[in-house]
Amino acid sequence: MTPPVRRLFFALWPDDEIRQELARACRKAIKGGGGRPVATRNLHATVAFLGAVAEARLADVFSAASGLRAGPFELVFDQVGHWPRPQVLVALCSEPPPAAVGLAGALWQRLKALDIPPDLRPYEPHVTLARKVRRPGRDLGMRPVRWPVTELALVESVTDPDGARYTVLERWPLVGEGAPVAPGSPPELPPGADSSPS
Ligand code: 2AM
Repeated sequence: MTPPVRRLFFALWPDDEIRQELARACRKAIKGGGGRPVATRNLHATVAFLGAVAEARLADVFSAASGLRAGPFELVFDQVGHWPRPQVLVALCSEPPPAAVGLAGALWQRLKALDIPPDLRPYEPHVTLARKVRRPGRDLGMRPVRWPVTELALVESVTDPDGARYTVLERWPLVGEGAPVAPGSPPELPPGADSSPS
């Protein structure tokens, strides 16, 4: 019998207020791009996508996050971008804080030790706003949204007939002492691998 698996990812999970602000600030760009808008309640910033993880390994995934020492940081989303290959419209930070990139690097270091295959693309903080966007609209402007990030979440994704349903399984406060974690070295790319999300 196949062992039970859970589809998991680590994410920064905004509160309702930030979610509403993001949806409002990007409304024109989302409308102009057509496609399938992500429901406001589902807006988040993925840090590390794990995919299907055997239930028996859940405790290891939890301890990977528990052992992190990372400090809080602020994300300022101020640009809407279009990534043509995955056909998504995303909110981006023109100046991603090194602490956010460092958090993803440090997390992947620990996940790699669990043999979870890393994402080979460099981490770029983003919030997916709409999917199946072939061509963006003309207006990609957005009012900046400041998001003080104080915790990391482990989230389970379940696909329902109405779309993805996300459940936060656990949250870890980002309260590392002193300097936030330094950016980790990106995982080595195999020859010929494309590191760009677009
Ligand atoms: P993104 O939209 O933030 O880029 C839950 O499915 C989340 O995991 C999605 O919001 C998506 O992140 C990310 N995700 C889904 N499938 C993925 C894949 N194959 N590789 C990397 N990230 C993925």
